[in-house]
Amino acid sequence: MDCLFCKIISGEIPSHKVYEDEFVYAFLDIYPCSEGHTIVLPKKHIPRFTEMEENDTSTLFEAVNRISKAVEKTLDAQGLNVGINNGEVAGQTVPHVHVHIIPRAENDGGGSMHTIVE
Ligand code: DGP
Repeated sequence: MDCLFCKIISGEIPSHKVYEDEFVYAFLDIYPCSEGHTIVLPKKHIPRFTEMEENDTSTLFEAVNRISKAVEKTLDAQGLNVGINNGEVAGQTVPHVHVHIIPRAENDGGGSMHTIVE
C-alpha cells in the first residue's frame, strides 16, 4: 500500500510515537501548529472519515478522547482543537483518516473553526 501514514504505522517511515494499541496509532505532526500537535489514526487504511464504519469511528474517538486528555495534562494546555480535514477541498493532504489534536493557549494567535468559514 503506497500510503504515507500506513508506512508510518509500519515503521517504514520514522515518527515520534505518542500512543499505539491494536487499532490506533498516534504520533507528532511534522509541521506542528503548536507544541504537542498530535495526529491520531486508525491502523486500518480508510481514505476519508466519511468512508468509515460507525464502529470504527467509536474505536477511533475513544482513543482520541484518551489521548486528548493526556496531551492536555502533559503540556498543561488551556484547551485543544480536535478536528478532521475530510477531503482535499477541506484541506486533507494525506488520504488516510486522521484526527488532529492541537494544544491551545490564551493569546496564542490561532483562530477557531469559525476562522475557516468566516
Ligand atoms: P491533513 O492536512 O489534515 O491531511 O494533515 C496531514 C498532516 O500530516 C500535516 O499536518 C502534516 C503531517 N505530516 C505529513 N507528512 C508527515 C510525515 O512524514 N511525518 C509526520 N510526523 N507528519 C506528517
